[in-house]
Amino acid sequence: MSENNGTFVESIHLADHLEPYRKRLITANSMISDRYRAKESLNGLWHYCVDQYDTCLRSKWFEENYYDGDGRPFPLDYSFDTWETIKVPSCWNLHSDKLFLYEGSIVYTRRFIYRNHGEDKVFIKFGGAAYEAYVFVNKKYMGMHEGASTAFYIDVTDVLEDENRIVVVVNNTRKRTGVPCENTDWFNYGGLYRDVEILRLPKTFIQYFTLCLATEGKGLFATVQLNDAGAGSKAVLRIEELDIKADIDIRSGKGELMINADPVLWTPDNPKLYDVKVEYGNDSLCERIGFRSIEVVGTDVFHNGEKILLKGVCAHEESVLNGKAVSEEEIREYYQLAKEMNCNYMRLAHYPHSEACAQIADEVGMLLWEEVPVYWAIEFGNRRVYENAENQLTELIKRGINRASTIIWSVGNENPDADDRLLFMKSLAQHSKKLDPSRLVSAACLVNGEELIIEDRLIDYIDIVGINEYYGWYVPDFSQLIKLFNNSNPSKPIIISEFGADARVGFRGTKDELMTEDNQLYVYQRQIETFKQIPYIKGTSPWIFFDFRCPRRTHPVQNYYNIKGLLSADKKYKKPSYFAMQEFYASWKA
Ligand code: GCB
Repeated sequence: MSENNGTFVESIHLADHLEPYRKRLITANSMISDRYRAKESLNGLWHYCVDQYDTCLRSKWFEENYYDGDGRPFPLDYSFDTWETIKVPSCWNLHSDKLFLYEGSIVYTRRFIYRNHGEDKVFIKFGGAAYEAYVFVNKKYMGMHEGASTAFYIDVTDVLEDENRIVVVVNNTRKRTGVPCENTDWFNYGGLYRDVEILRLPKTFIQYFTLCLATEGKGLFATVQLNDAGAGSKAVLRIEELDIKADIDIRSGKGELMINADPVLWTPDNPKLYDVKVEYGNDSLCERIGFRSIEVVGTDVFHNGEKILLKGVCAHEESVLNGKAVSEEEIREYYQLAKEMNCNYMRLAHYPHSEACAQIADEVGMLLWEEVPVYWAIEFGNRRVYENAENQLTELIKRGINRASTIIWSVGNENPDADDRLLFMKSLAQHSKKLDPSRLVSAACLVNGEELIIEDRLIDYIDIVGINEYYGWYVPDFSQLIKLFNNSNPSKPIIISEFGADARVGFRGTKDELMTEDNQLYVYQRQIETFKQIPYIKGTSPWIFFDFRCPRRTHPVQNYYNIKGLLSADKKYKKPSYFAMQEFYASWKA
């Protein structure tokens, strides 16, 4: 028993029973480049139970101690294989009415058979577990992951047998010290809501591979990192369509190479992707990669050397049917609706959306802003909170490093300018640049509403400035908006990362009646009219593409939805403001 976390008696009396588990945090170091690797699914029906008092972790159910030393049965409070079942992946909130608003732990378990096919290493990949996951395989504690929205990998090579049991405790409790913290403006989904999969790999494998346009000079820049020091001296990179076969020298498990190449560049109108292959020893990795550049000069944004306007819209990761566990079809559907609105860009708010989003955006041609849930007033002064946020950012960047569609990493949303926040977010911005100098860093900042000026000390550390402003809605006096813009003289491009107003589907009235489509349209018209006058605005992403569930929105007209969508929650109905944006984007020129 002590192999895991102390004794049973110790554990039921531990004031903080989670602390011992935290000693084995699964971080971004576990990540593996795996997009086109063969995987076996562990999706399907898992047994589950609501474990409101966290008894599985306190009393170590995962140890499956059914008998004492003399073979007498222990009394048990659980029964893994006779519990009800739930679909993985899915959000538990939509599984049954009783789980809709549940916050706490749910224990998931299933058995699976494993046969070795000659591989040396085996990993289990969890696509996403909201918010925390504690994983046990064959009675052994494998580690815990925090962060609802990024994948993590567990090396199970040494614990797998022919017949296996996996237990995962998933906990979606909102916490003051979480990232995000306990207060957000979206629904608190929980569960194993993305794929769970097995990966079989050779002893030495390519753990991480990056390829992009060189930031300086011409050509491509590749990096390879193995999981260990490696025995061979070269990896081989092939891009047949460009006649490239290049050797990458590997030293101490790492290598990098500049490659002469003149690829067709990726754009939203021509999202050209190349098939890329990297080989090392017995391992090989495939990718589909597009090449493009993105930079800022003064208040302009240049994409492949040409000025670009980011004609966007914000989106949450949600569908009425699946909650956060959106399907590929649903993602394709909302990209299609955004393209019809003349968008070339989308802000994926406020946390990492599924990896599939950037993969599909690469294919269909949609520029992306991706974000970590450093949202509102998290505990900026707390070291652990910072580490959690930085790890989520690292996981986001590492998984998306080869996606042409993603041009902006956002380090947060609407965090009031204070000293500890500045230190926190500045460090995140610097971390992002260090990991990925090829993309822009941003954040959705607040404006100084008293002095009416764009002002935030974080601006010095980011490349492009997101501004959330709700003139015409939270600030009813519209005349302040033009004053704010006229008073400001930013040295960097400004994106209006949010603006908008509530509108209940089908509610009509006068332009002054709140929550009607007519009032929302009026707000959009006035906002658009103002943006057109301001040359330093280089992008807009109205809040928000479709209505989404939100426990804070209790007015009967809202009915627990944030109704600022341009579309209804089921995306079937277009509000008049959708067409106003469509027209604006058709006529807005760089
Ligand atoms: C904001 C937040 C967003 C909210 C939105 C609103 O400023 O960034 O998460 O949902 O306002 O509707 O109030």
